[in-house]
Amino acid sequence: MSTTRSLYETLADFAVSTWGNNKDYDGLDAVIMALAEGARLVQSKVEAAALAGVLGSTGDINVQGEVVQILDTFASDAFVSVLKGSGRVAAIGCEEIEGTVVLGDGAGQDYIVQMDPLDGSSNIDVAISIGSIFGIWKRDPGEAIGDASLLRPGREQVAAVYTVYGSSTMMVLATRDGVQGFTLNRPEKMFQLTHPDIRIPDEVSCYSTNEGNFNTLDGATQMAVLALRESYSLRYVGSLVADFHRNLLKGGIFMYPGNPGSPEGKLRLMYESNPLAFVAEQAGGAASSGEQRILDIQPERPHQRTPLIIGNRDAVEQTVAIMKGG
Ligand code: AHM
Ligand code: MG
Repeated sequence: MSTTRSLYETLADFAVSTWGNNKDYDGLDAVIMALAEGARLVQSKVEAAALAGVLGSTGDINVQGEVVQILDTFASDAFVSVLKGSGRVAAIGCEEIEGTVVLGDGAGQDYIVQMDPLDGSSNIDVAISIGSIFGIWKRDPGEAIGDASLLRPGREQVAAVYTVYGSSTMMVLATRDGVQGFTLNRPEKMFQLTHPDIRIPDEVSCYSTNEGNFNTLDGATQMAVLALRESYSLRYVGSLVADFHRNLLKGGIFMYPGNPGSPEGKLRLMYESNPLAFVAEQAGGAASSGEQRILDIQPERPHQRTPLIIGNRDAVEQTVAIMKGG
């Protein structure tokens, strides 16, 4: 870390020093700090999950038709609570909640947050890295908050954040000023800037995809996977946030394509693909649905899915070209 950067020791200092006088980011520091506080709460719950008896499912099925884990609900409640407490958020869209969480459109409630509060649910019970993902949009001046407030294209995000609860806990923050990585210093209860100005390396080291789905893919997508197989090592955690994080730091490409039986694939546009696409682009990478730039998709439904090909720009472009029959 350079001497200059070491001045920005905590996330709070970083936010204030970066956006302190910039009206476009007014209040964003409070939103980011709320997410940091929520991440701390979720990390400690995840770490002690088996001891606290909070592993396993609630017995409910969420709006996606998926089994809800106890920790999914804890994380969702925790992040809604801290975002509400920030006083800066007007509305939240959440993987675990069918409708819009309207917090209000009072003075200062300028932000709209879309979140996957606990990504990688299938890995919760087996001590494998999981995380949280957030896209942050600014409310239009005077906009009345409702369901339509959530349907904004990803390119309009002002910031995106993800956390990884792994061998260390990290929070990665992207704004239009670049991408910064913070590591949780647990004893001090703060996130410290440890990965300033993240750029995805030019060299691709690995590809990440669910190879078990190979036989379900159309011919052109199979060709794209075969090309990746020939060039790179396979690394697949099965937690999007962990696979993306590794590829961001080491160089790589992740893909979760659609298939003829499920053309939209699995991942959700608003709180999985859009925030990570924003991070990828800010770090010099790219993200595509196979047909268009992820950030240009006009959303139609809050929980809609999209195929996702994300990572190094060249690798994404080559993969998409093959998928298109090139
Ligand atoms: P979740 O948000 O319910 O955890 O589901 C999304 C997860 C991603 O983290 C991961 O990339 C994907 O599902 C893995 O799916 P699969 O098991 O089909 O490979
Ligand atoms: Mg998820």
